[in-house]
Amino acid sequence: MPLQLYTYWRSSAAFRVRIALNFKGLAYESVPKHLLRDGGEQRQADYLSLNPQGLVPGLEHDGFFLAQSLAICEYLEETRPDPPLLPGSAQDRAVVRAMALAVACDIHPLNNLRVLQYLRTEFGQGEDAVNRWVRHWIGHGFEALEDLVMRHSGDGLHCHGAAVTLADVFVVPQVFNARRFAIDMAAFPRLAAVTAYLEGLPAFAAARPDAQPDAE
Ligand SMILES: N[C@@H](CCC(=O)N[C@@H](CS)C(=O)NCC(=O)O)C(=O)O
Repeated sequence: MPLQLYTYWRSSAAFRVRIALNFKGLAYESVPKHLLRDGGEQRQADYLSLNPQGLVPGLEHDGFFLAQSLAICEYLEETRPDPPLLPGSAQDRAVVRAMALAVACDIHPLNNLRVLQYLRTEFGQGEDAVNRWVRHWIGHGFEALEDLVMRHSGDGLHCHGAAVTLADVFVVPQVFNARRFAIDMAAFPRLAAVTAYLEGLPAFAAARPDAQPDAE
């Protein structure tokens, strides 16, 4: 299936989808949208006509466009079930989704570009305050995730069980973001260990921001 991914190298939400595509062995074409250039290419009319939210990632499949990284990953899971990113039982799937959603709904949105820009422009906050904000909300979310990994990892190498799941697909890009904001991962040893292992897997390594064609 011809797939086009609207992406930005440093976008952690796009990073999630790149991992899922790679993991499932799906070839795709990258369509970079520079989030800062010219006020943000994601906010320009041509892209808004596809995604009125003005966010990456977006995935186009045979003329069908879809947004939201979790919806995209679930679409890939349903259309290309092997190898799976969700476990076999309903309870395990719910746990994995809850871990992915802890990142997608509760950690990442508070630290997204437009939110940080709003803190600077509308609330007059400088870089120190903005960085404190980011570190606070990532740290708060990671404390819970660290506990969840302790409860649900089967081998200390995956967030849940002993195989790659959507929880891993969402956690690794969030740890990348945390490092960008100089969060000390020593405070979260289980998350650090899981990430160190997963980053070595080909699907994750090829999805890394610095491996993308639009990387700066
Ligand atoms: N919930 C969305 C979040 C998408 C999102 O926030 N993407 C960021 C990049 S990581 C973005 O496009 N930001 C542009 C902006 O804030 O203007 C998803 O999971 O796809």
